[in-house]
Amino acid sequence: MAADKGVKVFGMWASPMAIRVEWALRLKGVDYEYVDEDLANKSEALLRHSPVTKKVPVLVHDGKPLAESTVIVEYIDEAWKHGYPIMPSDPFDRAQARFWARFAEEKCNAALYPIFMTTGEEQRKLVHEAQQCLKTLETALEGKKFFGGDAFGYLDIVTGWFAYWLPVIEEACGVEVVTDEALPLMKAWFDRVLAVDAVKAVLPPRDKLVALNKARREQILSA
Ligand SMILES: N[C@@H](CCC(=O)N[C@@H](CS)C(=O)NCC(=O)O)C(=O)O
Repeated sequence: MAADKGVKVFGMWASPMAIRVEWALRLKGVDYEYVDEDLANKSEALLRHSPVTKKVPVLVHDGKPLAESTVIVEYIDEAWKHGYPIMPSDPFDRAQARFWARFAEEKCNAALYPIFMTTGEEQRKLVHEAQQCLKTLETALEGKKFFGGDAFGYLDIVTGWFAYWLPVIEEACGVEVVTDEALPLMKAWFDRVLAVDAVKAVLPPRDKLVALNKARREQILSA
């Protein structure tokens, strides 16, 4: 069916996971249709394409749906293998990139999230713990411009949301996590990430993101 041909992305404008898919497609120069979902009222198409998790992002390639952002990014690299290389070419480097991606997803995200839900001394302790976790991740940046070496690659796509979303979360929560003093390599990498054309092209408006995160925090704190 002609309508099933092509590439479609189901995302949500403020989602740091969905943007990974758009970055990967843009790096490859693949044209796609973007569908913005209201996560409080998910479309029939999203539920049909993502029956297991019902989450964004979803990539639909020639009618075939895929969920889970990191899985989708790897798929894009293989499906458009002659374009911009996203995964490292060496098997050991590839495994290392996946290791750190899992560390960032499982450990760093879990350390960052509770900062959003706390205040005062408890929050200060959590900021310190999150900094320790990011410090460990930062070792993978030593001597390099990007996690992928000289070029923005897989691990940069997976962790790149930190560069834009963490300062927004810091503002919404009134804390500082990634500073020049605490995480100098990561802070400098933030600037390099935000200068990548594929990244810049699809960042959501900062004011809108700050307002959303402030509102979510207030809602959580008053619950
Ligand atoms: N591990 C998933 C996480 C996706 C995820 O958490 N998506 C959120 C938006 S950032 C979502 O769709 N939430 C709606 C829901 O949980 O119902 C991935 O990386 O794709």
